Amino acid sequence: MEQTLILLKPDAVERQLVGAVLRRFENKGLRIKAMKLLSITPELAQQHYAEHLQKPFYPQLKEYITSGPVVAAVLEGPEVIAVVRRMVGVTNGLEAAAGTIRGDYSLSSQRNLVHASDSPEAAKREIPLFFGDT
Ligand code: FUP
Repeated sequence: MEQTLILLKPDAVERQLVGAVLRRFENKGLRIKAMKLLSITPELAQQHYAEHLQKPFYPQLKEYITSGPVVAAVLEGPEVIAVVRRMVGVTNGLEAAAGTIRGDYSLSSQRNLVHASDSPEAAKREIPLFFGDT
């Protein structure tokens, strides 16, 4: 069974939307295999967002993702990576379709509530960053 990493980012925790977002994934039938609340250090931000380090928006992205606690979770289910990406919606909340998490709860391309692995390779790389090798 496939697994993916999700992060409920600082805005989701701050806005007390953790339950609302997790409920969507549970209602869909996906299983929570691991979950914890943590603060992302600058070092972990750099590892997690390695592909964005050189982007102009990285300094702001780092400020935001390290600005408060996040909930990290491993979700499991059939084709969970693609299923969760569809449920999350496109990056910019202004453009995300209604019915998606970002479409329903975000107006921003940065404060967009949820991270979800975008490929099997990404999931394989990201899950150990947050949950070791278990
Ligand atoms: P996504 O896969 O939809 O989470 O988006 P990306 O991996 O492309 O971007 C990761 C994060 O970088 C986004 F969630 C928010 C941030 N970002 C910006 O702040 N500005 C941008 O123009 C693009 C991304």
